[in-house]
Amino acid sequence: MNADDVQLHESYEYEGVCLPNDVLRSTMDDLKTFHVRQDDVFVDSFPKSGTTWTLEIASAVLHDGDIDALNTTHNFERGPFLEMTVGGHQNRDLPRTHKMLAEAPMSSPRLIKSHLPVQLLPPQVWKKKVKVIYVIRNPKDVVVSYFHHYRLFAPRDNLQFDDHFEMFMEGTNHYGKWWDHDIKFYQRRHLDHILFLRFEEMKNDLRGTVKQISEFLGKSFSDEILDAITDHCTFENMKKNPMANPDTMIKEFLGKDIPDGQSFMRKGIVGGWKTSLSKAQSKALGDVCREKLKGTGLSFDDI
Ligand code: PPS
Repeated sequence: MNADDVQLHESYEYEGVCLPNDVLRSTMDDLKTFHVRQDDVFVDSFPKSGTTWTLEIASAVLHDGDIDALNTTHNFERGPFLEMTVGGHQNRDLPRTHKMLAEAPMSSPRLIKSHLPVQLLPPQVWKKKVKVIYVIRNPKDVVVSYFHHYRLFAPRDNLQFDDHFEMFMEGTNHYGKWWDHDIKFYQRRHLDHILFLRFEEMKNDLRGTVKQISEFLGKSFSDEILDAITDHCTFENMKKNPMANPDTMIKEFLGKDIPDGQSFMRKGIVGGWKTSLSKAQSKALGDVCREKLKGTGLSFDDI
């Protein structure tokens, strides 16, 4: 990669974690005193692990399965992205999400998206023990999805998969080392206010996941409502729903159409990495994964 090519990948280190420039240092400082409401619900993950999907399910649950009500507002607004600066680091004067959350009269319970690791979430999340739904995904699928994410958000960027893969292996991509992120939450999975999910299990049993999230959020739904939420949150239905598909907002962000054949809702499958990683990359990532996760109890299939 040459220097000009990486502009949209610029990052900095905040307390040992590599963050994108769109997450401002001043925002991170502010989050240390961010007021968390007792009934806030956070959806958190390492990027590309199924955040948007989990958020859509949680949002549908908090709307008691009222899909029409859900579809009046985009997913990005129903679950604001806590640490992200709307408009990016080139527009520092635009409102920041955490300030809008603090100042705008958003009704409770608020649903909040974040990619921050355990130690960088607002301390009140842990002090008040507010609900956090955390989702993990096989890192081999994450690395591939992450590459396409960069291509979508930074279409002029000449990022090559091999360079991206190396950054992922070193943990120098945005939000840092995926293994640290996942392990720290995995260690907290037994806490009552944490729901720990896996993308692969969501894919295998979406209705079961909807039920699990409903129960975690204190809801007991009829079969009919569970079915309606499940149907709303399938990959195909989210993809064709402009209020659930992030493409709607990405087009606004880019100020133009997304090139044909590209979409945030890309494949949504388990094991797609098999057609993207070389044999050597698959082995190298598997080796690193086993080494980093050794003794933690956390493991992934095909690793
Ligand atoms: S982000 O940008 O970090 O918030 O991305 P995130 O939402 O965590 O992950 C994006 C991937 O999740 C897939 N996705 C889904 N898969 C299955 N079913 C549903 N409903 C669904 N919604 C989103 C999305 O397609 C991205 O994965 P890939 O592998 O790139 O397709």
